[in-house]
Amino acid sequence: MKVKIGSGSIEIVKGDITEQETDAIVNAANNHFWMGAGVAGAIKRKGGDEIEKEAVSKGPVEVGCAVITGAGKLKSKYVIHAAGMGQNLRTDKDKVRKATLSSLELAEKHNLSSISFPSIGTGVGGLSPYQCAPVMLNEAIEFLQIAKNLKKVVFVLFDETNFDAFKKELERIFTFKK
Ligand code: AR6
Repeated sequence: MKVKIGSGSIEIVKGDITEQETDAIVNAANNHFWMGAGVAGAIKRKGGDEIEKEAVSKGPVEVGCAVITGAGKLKSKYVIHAAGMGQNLRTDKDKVRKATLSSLELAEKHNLSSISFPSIGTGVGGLSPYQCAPVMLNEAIEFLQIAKNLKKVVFVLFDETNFDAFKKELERIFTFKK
């Protein structure tokens, strides 16, 4: 599913974020950037341990901030590590909102035109996909309206529940706006 926003677009796909060829993929990270399970584990396995080493060297940061590193052997050029939680590995809507915005800002600052996001906080963090989807989609929609470089935001959802939550929310937002 794809919707146009200004001169850019938001796309929702089901799949594995480590296979994405966008300029950057976002890692669902903690604020010290050690890479555990879920998206982080998959990025480390496929991209190489150097991604974690570089990310850890740029931390720790305040929860809600993001850092950018190389992408090792992955197809994307960069990994943006979005700190959606602290060391207690707990998150909430506000932390996810800030981490999403920080990632978008970092992509824009580095002149990137495309970025892929996972549903931050919905694995280890325990946030419901139905709470996560409106927060992340609204940040992306607002940001694309003012972005100069960033044109394409893809949400890569791993399972049916997350895909369904993002698809339903995007449909709801656009029905409401018409
Ligand atoms: N591609 C896309 N989505 C995925 C993939 C994948 N390859 N693998 C899992 N997901 P999580 P969090 C989904 O746990 O909750 C780690 O320890 C997954 O099903 O990756 O923000 C980090 O180091 C879920 O819906 O992120 C942090 O400490 C979503 O991605 C902490 O976990 C997010 O799950 C981050 O926890």
